Amino acid sequence: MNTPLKRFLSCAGTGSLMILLAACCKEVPPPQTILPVPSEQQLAWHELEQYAFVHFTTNTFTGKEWGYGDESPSLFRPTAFDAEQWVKTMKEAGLNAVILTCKHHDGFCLWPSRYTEHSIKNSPFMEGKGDAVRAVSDACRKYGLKFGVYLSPWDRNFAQYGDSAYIDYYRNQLRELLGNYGEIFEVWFDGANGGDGYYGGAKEQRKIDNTTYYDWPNTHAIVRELAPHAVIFSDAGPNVRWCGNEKGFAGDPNWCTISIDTLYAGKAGIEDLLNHGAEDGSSWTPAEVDVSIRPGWFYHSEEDDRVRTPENLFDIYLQSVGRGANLLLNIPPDRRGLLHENDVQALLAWKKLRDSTFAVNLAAGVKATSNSYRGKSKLYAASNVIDGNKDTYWATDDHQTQGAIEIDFGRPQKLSYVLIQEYIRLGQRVKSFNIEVWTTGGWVNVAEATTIGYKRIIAIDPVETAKIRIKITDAKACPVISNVEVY
Ligand code: FUL
Repeated sequence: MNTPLKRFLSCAGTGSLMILLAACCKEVPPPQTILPVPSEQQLAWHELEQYAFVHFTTNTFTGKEWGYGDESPSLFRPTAFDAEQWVKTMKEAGLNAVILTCKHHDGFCLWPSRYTEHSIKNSPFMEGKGDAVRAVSDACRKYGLKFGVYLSPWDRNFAQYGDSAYIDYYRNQLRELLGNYGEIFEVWFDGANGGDGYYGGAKEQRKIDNTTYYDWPNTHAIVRELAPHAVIFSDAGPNVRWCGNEKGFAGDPNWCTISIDTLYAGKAGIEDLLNHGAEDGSSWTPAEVDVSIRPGWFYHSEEDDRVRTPENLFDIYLQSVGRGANLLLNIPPDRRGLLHENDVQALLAWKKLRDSTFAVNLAAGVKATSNSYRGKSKLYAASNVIDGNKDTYWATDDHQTQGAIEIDFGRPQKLSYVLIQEYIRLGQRVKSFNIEVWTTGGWVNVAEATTIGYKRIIAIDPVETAKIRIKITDAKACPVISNVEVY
């Protein structure tokens, strides 16, 4: 590439590569964008792929999952609290961010909020001088992980929960979290509203209308103002949606698109819609898969021998990241304030399994061809899917919603996984595809699947073959594939 062009690209960013080359070479223009498309924040979020959830509060010390709200702050007394041990372990496990339950439904705050006495400042931990949100966010910065916050809308401690005074309180707390702990990558708004609680001593049932009570648009505005890089998660988005279950799987198909007005937090019967998204959805609101490494979200010593195995975590990875969703894996610290040895062991063995499975990309540097490509221009040739550049892609002509890429390894290779990525900056397109392997008797179909999106990983029965073919059999518009890897 000539030097002025190179200089331009290093300023403009590689994202402009295809448009620039198409323009200056008077070449075939790139495919039209299929709306909706991800924002820059969402693109950065997709690239995080897997990260940690941390549930930690007085529940850790009472054994509960949902504190009633009357737990004394004196219960919160971790004996060897070490946020760096958590974050260092997470980094070693290949997790790229942490979302901390700064306040769960019981209302106890892990930071010394100036708006309540129900917090870490009235606990024995560091004689009331501690701030767990600070410790975790600092550790994240030290180890290069992103940091996000969970602030439960349902608060079973606060006397005025149910009144407008609580909404002011909630927003003040949100301002504290978003304003004082550095960059926030995701704000997690939970949808649970169970009803009964302590509520400042009232000890009663309180029902709110969760479609109106929280006045979400005005709370979201605070996030936009104080954390412009953050994505907002809730059951109903707007930036990231719940995957509809806490079992560890996104749907197949899994569309990153959905129409937000078909959803609202807490609405029953939409789990399936959340799990699959909607092909014609009007908003880019991709799925996040939240699941715990143990049966509970909080630590309970009786679950020490029920930590998920590395193999089970690997399956969850394939069913979340491998289906174009992000994985939010909960790892709850114990009463010492440490990740338990069993959890650490499982996490590191899971990482080893991923590393060994995806160690050598058999498609790197081999030959990729296609039966057709856009305007017969090299800009859109199949070789782009194996060049290691996420900003180049294979695409077909506009009218063509089918097409095939052939990858020739040059010699027989044993393979078990095929990884495919769409160039989602131009929208999610592929509706169905299959994978074939070359045998002495010709092409044999070994897998059929639906959507691709940001990333799709297909496990096939291990097979020895010199060539594979990925056949896009249906798409919303001409397919645009940026990456293929084979393991
Ligand atoms: C749910 C909560 O009720 C659980 O306690 C947990 O925090 C989970 C991640 O979200 O809605």
